[in-house]
Amino acid sequence: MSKLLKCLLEGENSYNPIWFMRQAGRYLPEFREIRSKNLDFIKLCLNSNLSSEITLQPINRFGLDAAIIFSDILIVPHALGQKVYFEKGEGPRLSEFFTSNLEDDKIKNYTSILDPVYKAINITRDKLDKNKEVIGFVGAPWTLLVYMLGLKKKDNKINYSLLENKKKQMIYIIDKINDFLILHINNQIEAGANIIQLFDSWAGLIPEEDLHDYCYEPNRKLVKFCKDKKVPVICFPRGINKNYLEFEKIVKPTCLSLDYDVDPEWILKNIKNTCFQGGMNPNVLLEDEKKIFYEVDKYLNIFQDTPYIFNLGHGILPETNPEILTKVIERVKNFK
Ligand code: 1CP
Repeated sequence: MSKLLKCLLEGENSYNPIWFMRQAGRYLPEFREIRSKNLDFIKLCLNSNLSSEITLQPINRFGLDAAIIFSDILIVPHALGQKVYFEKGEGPRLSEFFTSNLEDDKIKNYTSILDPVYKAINITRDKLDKNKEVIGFVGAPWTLLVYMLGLKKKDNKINYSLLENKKKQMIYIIDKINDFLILHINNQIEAGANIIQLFDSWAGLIPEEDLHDYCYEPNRKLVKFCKDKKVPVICFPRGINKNYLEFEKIVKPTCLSLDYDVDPEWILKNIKNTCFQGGMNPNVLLEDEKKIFYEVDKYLNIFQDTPYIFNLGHGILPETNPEILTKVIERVKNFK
C-alpha cells in the first residue's frame, strides 16, 4: 500500500504525503504551452490524451504522491446541458439552469459526455508509478449550484435573497445533483481513481441555519457512497470555520482538508481520530523563502503526531514560482 493510502486508511504518520490543489495549472509553463493552443477550456478537459498529459506534468516535475485528474468541477453542469463560459477576470459563467436538466432520462447522455474523463483516468493510471495514487473529484452540490444558479456576486458575496422560501426546491435539486455526482464518482473509481476529493469551496457562503441541508447532508451521502466502496474520501468544506467540527461529526470523511481561515491548532485540539490535509495559505508561496519555510514548518509541527497530508488551504495561485514548490516539497519530505 502506498504511503498516502496508509496515511488515509491506517493512520500512519511517519511520513507526510504531499500533493497540491490545482497542481496541474496555470503556474506551470508546460501547462500554459498546451493551454495557449487549446483555447476552449471545457474541450481541453474532455481531450483524454491532453488531460492525462497535464495531470502528469506536476508528477513528472516534482514527484508528488498523487495525481489529481485534470478536469473541473464545472464539467458536471456542462454534461447536464448548461453552457460553461470562462470570461477573463470574471470567473466562470453558465447559461440558464432548468430543473428538467436533472431528469433521469439525461443519464445516458451525461455519462457519454463525461466518458473522456474516465479515459483520461485510465491512461493516467497506466502511466503513473504504482506507488502513486490517482485522485478523482467532484464539486459538492452547493458549490456547483453557486455557479449553476449564478448565485455569487462579483464581491464573492451571495445573493441569498434569491433562495428565500425556496428550501423545498433547493433540497430537491441538491438531491438530484447528488445522484448525478454519485454516477460520476462511481465511473471515476471504476476507471482507476482510488481517492476521491469533494470540493465544497463555497460552503462558507451558506448561512448557519442552512448548513445542515445544503452542506453536511449532501456531503454525508457522497462520503457514504465512497466509503461503502472502500475508497478514501477527502472533504474540503472551505470557509465554515469552527463548523469544521460539526461537519466532521456528521459527514465523517476519511480526511478533512483545511482552508487557511480555520486555526490549525484549534482543529487539532477539537477534532480527534481523523486525518488532516492542507491549510497553508497559498499566498505564502509568493513570499520570500524564510517566510515560506516558517509557515511550512508551522503546519508540519502542529500536525506531527497525526496523519497529515501536506497541501495548501486552497489552490496554487497562477503567480507561484514552480521552483519554490520544488524546495517546499523537499522540506516536507525531509521533515520526518
Ligand atoms: O487555464 C485556465 O484559465 C483555466 C484555469 C482552471 C484550471 C487549471 C480552471 C477554471 N479549472 C482548472 C482545473 C481544476 N479545477 C482542477 C484540476 C486539477 C488540479 O490540478 O487541481 C480542479 C480540481 C478544479 C476544481 C475547481 N474548479 C474548483 C474547486 C476547487 C477550488 O479551487 O475551490 C472550483 C471552485 C472550480 C471552478 C473554476 N474553474 C476554473 C476557475 C477559474 C474556477 C473558479 C474558481 C477559481 O477561480 O479558483
